[in-house]
Amino acid sequence: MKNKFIVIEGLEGAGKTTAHTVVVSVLQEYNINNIVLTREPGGTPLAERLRILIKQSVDGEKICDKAELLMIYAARIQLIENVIKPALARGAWVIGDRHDFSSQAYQAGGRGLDMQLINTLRHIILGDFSPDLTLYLDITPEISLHRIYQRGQLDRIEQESLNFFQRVREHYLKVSAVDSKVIIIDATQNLKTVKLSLQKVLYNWLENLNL
Ligand code: T5A
Repeated sequence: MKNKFIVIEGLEGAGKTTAHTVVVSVLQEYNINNIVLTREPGGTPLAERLRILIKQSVDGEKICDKAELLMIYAARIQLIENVIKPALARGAWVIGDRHDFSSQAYQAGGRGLDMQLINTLRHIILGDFSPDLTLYLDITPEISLHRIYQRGQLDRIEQESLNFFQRVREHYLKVSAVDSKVIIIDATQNLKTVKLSLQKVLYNWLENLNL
């Protein structure tokens, strides 16, 4: 299959929305117009309901870390089975705003859940399904918090401490360093420079695919 699943990852406010636009426009330059955009958690009616529960909780009830993890995986498998796999099967390219790498970073790194638990869950639920390319937009937690504070009201996860986001970032960087399918983009630069970096990486990657 020539069509691919590309994922954009990073802390809150890293610029994933902008990156989506850049990926779409680069693909279009290659005459790739059959593109499906997804986001996680979310992307199906059930997964979108779970997204609200994950981001906001219910009546202030504390969500324990393992319940959060399971809701995220429930949303993810709904999205994979009902949207991503069918899209790939009919030849579409899929661009995901977050995927499993987020669970490794937030639930293992941030929450401190056992990586073995997450690996087991991933293996059982997702099998060997994984993105062809992940673009990790790296920013510091300080920049992330600055950008999300400017946006206004914070959701349940955005209210976590600076230390939490430091652990998330450290985990992103640790895994990125050993996974050849993850490319790190310095997203602390201005938007124009980040855009150019993304384009460069994508042109290079697409050329190597020999489409
Ligand atoms: N989660 C998710 C988990 O814990 N585990 C999981 O497995 C998964 C899948 C999802 C939440 O769920 C958690 C992580 C999250 O907390 P979300 O809303 O989908 O929540 O994700 P967010 O990361 O919160 O989305 P954001 O909209 O905050 O981030 P973006 O899309 O990266 O940010 P963007 O592009 O909207 O930019 C934010 C602002 O910053 C500016 C933009 O203009 C915008 O105003 N900006 C820049 N400014 C200057 N220079 C740059 N280079 C800039 N880039 C962006």
